[in-house]
Amino acid sequence: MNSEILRLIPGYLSRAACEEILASVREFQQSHALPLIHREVAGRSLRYYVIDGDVVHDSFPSLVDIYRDVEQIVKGNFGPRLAPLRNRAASVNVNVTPPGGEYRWHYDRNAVTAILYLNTVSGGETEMYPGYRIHLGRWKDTRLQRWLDSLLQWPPLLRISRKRALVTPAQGLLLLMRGDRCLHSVCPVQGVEDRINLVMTFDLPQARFATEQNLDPYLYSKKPAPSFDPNYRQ
Ligand SMILES: O=C(O)CCC(=O)C(=O)O
Ligand SMILES: [Fe+2]
Repeated sequence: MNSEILRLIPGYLSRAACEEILASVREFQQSHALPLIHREVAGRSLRYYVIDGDVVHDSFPSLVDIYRDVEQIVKGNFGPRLAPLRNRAASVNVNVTPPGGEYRWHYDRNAVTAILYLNTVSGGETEMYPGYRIHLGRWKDTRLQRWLDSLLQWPPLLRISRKRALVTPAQGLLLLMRGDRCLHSVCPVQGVEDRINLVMTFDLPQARFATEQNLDPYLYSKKPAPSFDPNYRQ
């Protein structure tokens, strides 16, 4: 993998193509009530609806085509060995964040994440600190990593950091980032419209994720949250 951290590609998808996907998502919602995932977290909570990757693969073939196309861009920018996550549920998601909804601060489990914004809304910025993490490599699943991450999320440290970046959702914009290196979250969505985007994940084929057993139900179901942060091993 090379040293690229963050890349923005405005107008990656045309307005017409975005509108077509938005219509298909809304149609899907008419016949399938998506669960509201609401996890109260200090600072910024998780509050969104999600279509997980199993459903995307079964019901949204055009999104799987986009995932394949974005894979080529990811390979070109971040490293040729990167591939879609083998965990199908986590590989590609549609996030539907209603007005007042938001997404907690976190690092992604995987190396590279692509976010395609399907509509322009007010609020709902992806707030991020690119390259902020002190990443322990093969010790990423240890308590020391969890301790370092929580230390760096101390608000006074974030306030003095010069790395803060705010990406405003704009229809067709593609954001590519090292999701495991960029601390990120989604600001509260304003206005009356849902913020809808496609989240696509990539890593090396041999990558294994010790957290997925607890993280997947936390992100994709209404099952009770564990007593510990599911982004880390217990
Ligand atoms: O919707 C966004 O801007 C970010 C979503 C995200 O961080 C995630 O799904 O892991
Ligand atoms: Fe993320």
